Amino acid sequence: MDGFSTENHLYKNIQKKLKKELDKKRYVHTMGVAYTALNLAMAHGEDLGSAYLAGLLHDNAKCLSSKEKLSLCKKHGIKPNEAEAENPDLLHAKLGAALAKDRFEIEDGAVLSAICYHTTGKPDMSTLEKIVYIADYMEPNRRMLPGLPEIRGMAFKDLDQTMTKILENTLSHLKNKKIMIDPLTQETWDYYKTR
Ligand code: DGI
Ligand code: FE
Ligand code: FE
Repeated sequence: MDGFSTENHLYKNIQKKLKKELDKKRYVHTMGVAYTALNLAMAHGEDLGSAYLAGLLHDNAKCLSSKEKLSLCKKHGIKPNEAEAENPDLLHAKLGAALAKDRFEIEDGAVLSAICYHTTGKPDMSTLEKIVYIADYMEPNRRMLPGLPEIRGMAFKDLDQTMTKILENTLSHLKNKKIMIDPLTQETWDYYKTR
């Protein structure tokens, strides 16, 4: 984006709100994702402002209680599926997109979609959607996961190959922990396992 600056009032105002609404750890993670998304956008020719904005807002709904998440979802017409009913934390992605529009006045559909799909992914993602999904996994404050150094290098070269690797790790983690796999996570894996 021409004239992009992290000091732009749009971003600074959002940052101020997030600092109040998120706990310390989540705020530090959020800034890590925003900067990582910015760097991935540079590497892959994506719009810097869109990547930074989506990174900043991706977890805006994360620190609400399950009860608050469920009641805000109802208000915004988001119906929890079976996996989301069992683990309402999953709803922070879809709800985050609704609140980014409603409370943070973001109208850019590409940014809202990147927020919406940052947890499950979806088949055939846009470059921006992949950047936010990947930045969420690899940002520098994330605790060390197996294969992370390799993923961090790969992400600046090949987004699809990086999606495959992250999904492989995520699916195996969810299966080990016997957590119900969201149908969309499964569809995303089925799509990216052969990329
Ligand atoms: O919000 P973050 O912690 O930064 O990361 P995230 O948005 O990827 O959310 C991670 C959480 O989502 C973690 O608790 C595992 C859960 N999750 C991811 N995919 C699935 C899932 N939970 C279920 N039930 N099913 C999934 O497919
Ligand atoms: Fe998240
Ligand atoms: Fe996150």
